[in-house]
Amino acid sequence: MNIGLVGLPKSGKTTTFHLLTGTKLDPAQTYRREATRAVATIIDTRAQKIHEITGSAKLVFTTVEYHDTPPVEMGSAKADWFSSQIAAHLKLSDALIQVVRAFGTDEMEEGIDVLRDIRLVEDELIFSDLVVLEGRQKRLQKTARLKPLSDEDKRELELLEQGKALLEENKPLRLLELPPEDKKRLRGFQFLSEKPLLVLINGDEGDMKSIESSLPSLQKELEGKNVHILSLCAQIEQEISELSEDEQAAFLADLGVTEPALKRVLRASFDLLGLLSFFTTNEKETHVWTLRGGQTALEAAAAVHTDFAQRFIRAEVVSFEDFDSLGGYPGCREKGLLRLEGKDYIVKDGDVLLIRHN
Ligand SMILES: Nc1nc2c(ncn2[C@@H]2O[C@H](COP(=O)(O)OP(=O)(O)O)[C@@H](O)[C@H]2O)c(=O)[nH]1
Ligand SMILES: [Mg+2]
Repeated sequence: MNIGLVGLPKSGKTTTFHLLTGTKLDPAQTYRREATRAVATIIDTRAQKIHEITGSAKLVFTTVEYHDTPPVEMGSAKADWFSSQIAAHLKLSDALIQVVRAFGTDEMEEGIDVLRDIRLVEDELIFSDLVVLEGRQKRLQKTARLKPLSDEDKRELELLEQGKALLEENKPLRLLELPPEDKKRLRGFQFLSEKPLLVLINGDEGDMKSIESSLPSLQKELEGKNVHILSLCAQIEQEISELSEDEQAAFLADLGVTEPALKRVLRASFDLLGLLSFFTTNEKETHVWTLRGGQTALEAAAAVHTDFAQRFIRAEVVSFEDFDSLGGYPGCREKGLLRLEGKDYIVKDGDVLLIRHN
């Protein structure tokens, strides 16, 4: 999974990036033009339990790669914060996180206006998509003047028209309700306003209560599926994350944070993308794998090893809860809780899978 951070200058993207990836500020990075990338491991406590129960030698978690958008160059106008270079790196993301500034005082020239800033960023994403979309539309129209379009091209042109109408109303492509085969037709364009979006309202400790109470109305403003809003104190949480574990717990409790931003952001990202985790475990290794909701046992097998999918016989499935409470495979077998499932079985979050192949 690949997530790009986007937002206005000084909204707290880099601070959030360090918080999410556990990396530290490298002064040299400030001057880099390309996106900074870092991989964060998703600690899954269920996998830790399975690993203990099985006594496997190794524990492998899944990871998320975050990209931080580079800062605007010295001397460029504030309005120029978005560039084709930034669009190009955001295109590679499966989802976007938009960081919005809710800290600072009215002394800052433009004051705090969360909704305004969300719209400013969205406008850039929409404009970038419009350029890509119109480019393709023109090419198809040119072809149409020379020879009849194939049915496939005709359908694409219709879809581009629909998308364009939406973008011209200043609305994101996320709002297009399309059947899967049409979604597939547009996938190659990697439209930015179509990507699942997590909005992080970044504020100071003292303002959290009022920020939180504003979230429901903000969520309403950002109509449509695949948008989710959370609030966080990036700066303080980032500072706390550098302390020892005991100190961290105490400081977070002081802040009234029941769950660190890191975990909340990850869960929201998983939900947005409709992802789930399943586990495999043996004496060598306990491994966490990621699938999209609705994927099958055969796709799970392919995630583990392409060979497993080709030579798939069946999967033996037990839920994490049963695996945990019965102390592993022997207990589950004894109680008859190990279900035999075929290749079409829809994998559920928390399934422990044993893939049988020949
Ligand atoms: N008071 C306060 N300052 C913050 C917060 N988050 C970031 N900052 C500060 O705001 C400035 C810009 O943050 P940075 O993460 O570099 O923003 P970016 O330009 O979006 O990458 C830095 O001086 C941060 O220390 C916050 O939650 N509260
Ligand atoms: Mg930055």
